[in-house]
Amino acid sequence: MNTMLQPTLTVAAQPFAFELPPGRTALVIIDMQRDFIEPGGFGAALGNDVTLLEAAIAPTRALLQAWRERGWPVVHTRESHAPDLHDCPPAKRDRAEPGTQPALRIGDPGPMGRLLVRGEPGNDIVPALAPLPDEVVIDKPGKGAFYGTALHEALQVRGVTHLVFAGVTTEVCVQTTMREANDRGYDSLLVDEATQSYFPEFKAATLAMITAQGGIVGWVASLSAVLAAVQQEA
Ligand code: C5J
Repeated sequence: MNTMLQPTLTVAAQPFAFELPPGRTALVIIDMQRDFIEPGGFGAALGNDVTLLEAAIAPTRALLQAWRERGWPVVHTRESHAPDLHDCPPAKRDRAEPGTQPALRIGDPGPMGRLLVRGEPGNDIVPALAPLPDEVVIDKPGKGAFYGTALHEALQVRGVTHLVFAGVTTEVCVQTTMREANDRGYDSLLVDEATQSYFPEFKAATLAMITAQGGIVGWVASLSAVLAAVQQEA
């Protein structure tokens, strides 16, 4: 099938309709890892209530199923560092209020292995969203998925021009990656129910920031709006 000739699908979105080109729109799932979502991981070590993030799993799975059924490109990211932490600058690892120490830092051993270290059980994507062998998996040392990775090249070789985002956390790795994508020329849409934050007020603020000023970063749509548009594919 020549996806270049297919008409775009129109998604009802904020701040206005998003035109989604079938086959050239990648689903990008940011950091749906045990380290952020399950007790005993990096998110919990920072003192967060990780149960807030579980709500993103089922909506993300619905998107994943829709993309897989159509053979459209899927990208999973993992925030992760090499075992020797050479890709984890002290500015990232040692962040704490003066005179205090976080309970656990990146690289320290926790109940699911060393925190945010590649190959450790906690660094895996949650089983419900486990990548298939033909899907792109990007290990990223930063908050943004383009920094220090081959994501842009992986999208370019697949002819991707548009991105639909899911994942955690909304205001950190999701928003950073959407801003990086905008600078690289991708049109990006974030799916409301498929993203979560440890801070509901930060999620709300991020959705507002993305869509303000005529979509200065991109678009936001509901899961039902995205699925309704995708199901109209010829
Ligand atoms: C954080 C992320 N919150 N994936 N990482 O440190 O958003």
